[in-house]
Amino acid sequence: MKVEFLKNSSTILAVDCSKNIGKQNERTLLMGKHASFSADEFFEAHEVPKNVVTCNGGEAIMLPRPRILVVDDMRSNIELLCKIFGDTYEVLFAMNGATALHIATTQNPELILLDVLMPEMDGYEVCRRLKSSHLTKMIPIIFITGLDDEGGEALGLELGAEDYITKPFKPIIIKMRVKHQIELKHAREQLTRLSITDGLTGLANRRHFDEVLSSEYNRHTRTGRDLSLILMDVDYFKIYNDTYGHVNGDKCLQRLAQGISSIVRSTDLAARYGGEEFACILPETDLDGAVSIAEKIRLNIMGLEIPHLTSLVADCVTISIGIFTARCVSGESEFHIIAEADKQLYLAKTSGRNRVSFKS
Ligand code: GH3
Ligand code: MG
Ligand code: MG
Repeated sequence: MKVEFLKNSSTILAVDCSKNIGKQNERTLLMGKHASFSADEFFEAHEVPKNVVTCNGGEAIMLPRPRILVVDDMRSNIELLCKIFGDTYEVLFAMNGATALHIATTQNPELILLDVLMPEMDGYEVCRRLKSSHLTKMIPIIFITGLDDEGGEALGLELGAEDYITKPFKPIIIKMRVKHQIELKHAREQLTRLSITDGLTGLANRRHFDEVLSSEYNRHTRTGRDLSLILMDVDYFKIYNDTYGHVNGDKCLQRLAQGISSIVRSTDLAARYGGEEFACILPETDLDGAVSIAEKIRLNIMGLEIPHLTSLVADCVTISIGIFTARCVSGESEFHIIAEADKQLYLAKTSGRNRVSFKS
């Protein structure tokens, strides 16, 4: 029996698992056919701790309902849209532009339905501000307006809105348009995730590493704080492949990636730098901090005890680590940090492997 919890949900949907439901269909079945309870009602009725839920020998899955934000200065319009969308979405609403901007920034809605004519800040201005902030620019916006005005529609789309619907609208049509825009948003997010992720290890890929290092370097030249870079290379990995085979080599890299990412902080970036080389960008971290994290990673990797009987340095897989900590100055570039960390990695290799070498 599998119990899955999804965060941010106010609703629990119970499903009878006597039938074997494919993972893909679970969500649809749950949404379509089964009774829903409020989370608290459900937990109370079943007297179960909130972190373990079973029901009737089946499973319970907490589903987050997607949130949408309705922005309109007329209460009756908000009520109408709540009626149309309330069964599928968690509907947040704002009656003026300032509140809309606040909710969009803090509540992360999947989509915004935006009125055009509002006092103080009109819908166009709200749209302009949402699309110019990196926190909100990816949220699709659909204008809803009573104005059947070609110029207004063109302006709305030019400002980056995804769609423009004029009243009176048919509920079924507006529902489909909202659904499509949310699906498109999810597809874009998935694409972004794929484009920055290394397929084998799930860490950031080299492209993302390069972008983050460059932007962190620029940020650190402004703040004057320390920026540290850790470069890691698996010891005697060619012989590992020769001994255990390439497939096991891949599995080993996956485990090492986990061993690295479980140590770094959420503000750091762990990446696959190249074949059997990994890197961590540690913003606002001095040399002592970086050495301490690197040493933890090295020990954690040894603690995985992945057998490597043909290694010349230990009987398990080990890594060598080079660290460079920079006071970033404008006029130099991030390549300098990479070159210096690479020199330290070379020193760690030539002075015996399975060790950390560093410089600031
Ligand atoms: P050193 O201790 O000096 O780093 O020795 P090494 O054998 O680790 O270094 P070398 O650069 O000679 O070999 C790296 C090996 O890593 C060779 C290559 O086949 C392997 N490798 C690179 N990428 C992958 C990968 O994605 N999967 C697997 N299984 N092996 C890989
Ligand atoms: Mg290498
Ligand atoms: Mg190596």
